[in-house]
Amino acid sequence: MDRADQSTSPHSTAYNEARRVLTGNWAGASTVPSRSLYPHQWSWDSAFIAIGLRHLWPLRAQRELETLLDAQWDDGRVPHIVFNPSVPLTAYFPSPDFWRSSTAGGAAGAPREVETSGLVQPPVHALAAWLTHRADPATSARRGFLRRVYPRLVAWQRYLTEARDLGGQGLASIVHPWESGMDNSPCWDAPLSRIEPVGSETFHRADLDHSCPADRPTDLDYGRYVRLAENYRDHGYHDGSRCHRFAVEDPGVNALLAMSEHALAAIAGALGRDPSDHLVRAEELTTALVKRLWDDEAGLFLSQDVIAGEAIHEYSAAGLLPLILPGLPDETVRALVATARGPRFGLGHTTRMVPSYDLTGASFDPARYWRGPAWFNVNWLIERGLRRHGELLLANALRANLVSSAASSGYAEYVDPASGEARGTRDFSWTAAVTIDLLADPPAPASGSGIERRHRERLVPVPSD
Ligand code: 2M8
Repeated sequence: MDRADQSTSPHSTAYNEARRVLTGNWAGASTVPSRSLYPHQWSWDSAFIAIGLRHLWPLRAQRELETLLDAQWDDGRVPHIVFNPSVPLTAYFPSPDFWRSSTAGGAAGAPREVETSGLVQPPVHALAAWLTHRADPATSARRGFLRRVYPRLVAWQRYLTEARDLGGQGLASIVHPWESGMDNSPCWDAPLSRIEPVGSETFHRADLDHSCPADRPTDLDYGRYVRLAENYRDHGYHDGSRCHRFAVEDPGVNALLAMSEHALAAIAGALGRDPSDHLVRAEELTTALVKRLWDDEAGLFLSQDVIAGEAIHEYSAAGLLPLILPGLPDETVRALVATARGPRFGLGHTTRMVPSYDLTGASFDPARYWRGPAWFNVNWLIERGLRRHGELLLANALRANLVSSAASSGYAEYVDPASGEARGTRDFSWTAAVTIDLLADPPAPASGSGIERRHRERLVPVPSD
């Protein structure tokens, strides 16, 4: 049943328009991020999409995640793209014949029946699975949804915490900028500068057929992306501390990893299992994150370049994402909120939504891909983090701006953080999905300031926790 048709559902134009986007982008067993620019299934997109779909069609939300997890490799990795065989090879680059997962990924346990990429994306999936279950526990129980996805989600976490602990400090490394989900962030400029690009004449970028070159990464960036992906493929997608020429501990990825252990604890509990192992791992990851990536002077978590052995002093919204974690020290929460409100991110002052990158940074660009524009999934996470820590006034304002910018931009892929002007492609799935989620879960009333209330209540639950 379409829950939007129920009388208790919000009937705003925004809600119905967002539903139209998700309906139009459903491809039968999963949802494409965008019909034109991204015509396959993407990993973290599907997690956010399920979080929205659960309010409309809970069964479809379950299928979204199941389809993705069906393409999981035997080593536990959940691939960042699952290719639809009926889409022409020319529709997206790099296409399946570039990745050759079913052959090149054989030793790592890539599935034979479906073609995927060999990279991964941030782990939002356990949270998505838990929220999807909570939206319709009866259907979930009848279909054995949690029982089936739980072991897969655990294997996915273990891939990241074990095979990808390239720095040996209890954090996962990404081995390609695409794995951060924030592909073109200035955070990757220094580690990428060591990579020799392939020539731009060796590939054809399908993205430029659908979008404005000034909004997208340059050919030089693409040359380096291609070189890194080729190397990984040519080494059988094998992980090991010496295999990679790009290895970075990203605070966003690691915060989501820790958050996923909390979600797995909830799932384990619902399945009648002991959740304590997940809670211990969540705490260990949170401790490692603070110890290794927190920068007191910046008031932000910074990425760590594992190969160069140094912190990357670029200030990205990824550094705010640990706000989603319940176990952060109070002084860290306080500093993160101050940084979000300060000149670098301008929340509540100069920006409507948190920009992907430092407004004061030399590389800031309000239009170019992950170098300044505001993204809806990232802002959904930050809204959730602010709410968790009792910053309800700020969270409510961000929520309102997110919903209005999504609607006024035509569900854009990203927007100018100050004006909300649309950028990238339109009718973008996760923009619609997180809008639906925010509209479906009305905010708690706000009074007083956050940090005192957090002390009073210890942990402010977020909707559907
Ligand atoms: C963008 O990334 C893809 C590569 O994965 C691309 O640019 O072709 C990023 O915004 C990423 O975070 C997102 O998951 C993907 C699909 O929406 O597009």
